[in-house]
Amino acid sequence: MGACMSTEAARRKVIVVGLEGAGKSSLALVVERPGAFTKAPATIPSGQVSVVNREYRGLRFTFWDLGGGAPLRPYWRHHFVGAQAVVFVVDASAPDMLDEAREALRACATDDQLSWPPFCVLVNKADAPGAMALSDVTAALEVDEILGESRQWTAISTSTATDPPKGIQQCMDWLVENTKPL
Ligand SMILES: Nc1nc2c(ncn2[C@@H]2O[C@H](COP(=O)(O)OP(=O)(O)OP(=O)(O)O)[C@@H](O)[C@H]2O)c(=O)[nH]1
Ligand SMILES: [Mg+2]
Repeated sequence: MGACMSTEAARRKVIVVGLEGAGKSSLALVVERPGAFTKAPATIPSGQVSVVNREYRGLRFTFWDLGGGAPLRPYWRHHFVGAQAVVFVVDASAPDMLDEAREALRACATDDQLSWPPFCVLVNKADAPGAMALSDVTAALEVDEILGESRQWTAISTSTATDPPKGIQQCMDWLVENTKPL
């Protein structure tokens, strides 16, 4: 495993996008330091980008946590080059933001640089009062239509506010199994 870790073939660049407040930075913290949090970590709205690393099942993941505020979204694409997967985080407890989230998802999926990478849609804040069901969120996001049949994708119900966190290991396992070296 040590030898594997040191090779280029073990590296995975994962772009983490989604609207402001969806839970991207919380996810990044929980992924970086598993077991360190018993509820969603306190965060502040992100600036353009922060990067966290995590070694998992023989792979070396780099998660690019991109700030989701509207003025920041035009800059997302400057970080897309070399991405091997996209994690798109959506807040299941914010139904009034779903239309905007759908258009942000569409913009990513139709970007030339992201024409092939697999997408993992995290329907986050599953713990929150009034959180919508996974299937209702994916229907509202039109995930089937936007990500289509030719690309690998999945949708996972997640929460970083439960102990242990919900769906995060499933996300990591999916990334191991559905990403490949460039
Ligand atoms: N209940 C609940 N709250 C969460 C969860 N994940 C994140 N939060 C909270 O939601 C707020 C926003 O989380 P962030 O991780 O900063 O969101 P973000 O997507 O990075 O937001 P930007 O950096 O502005 O794009 C914080 O108060 C988190 O503690 C979750 O799974 N459940
Ligand atoms: Mg953030």
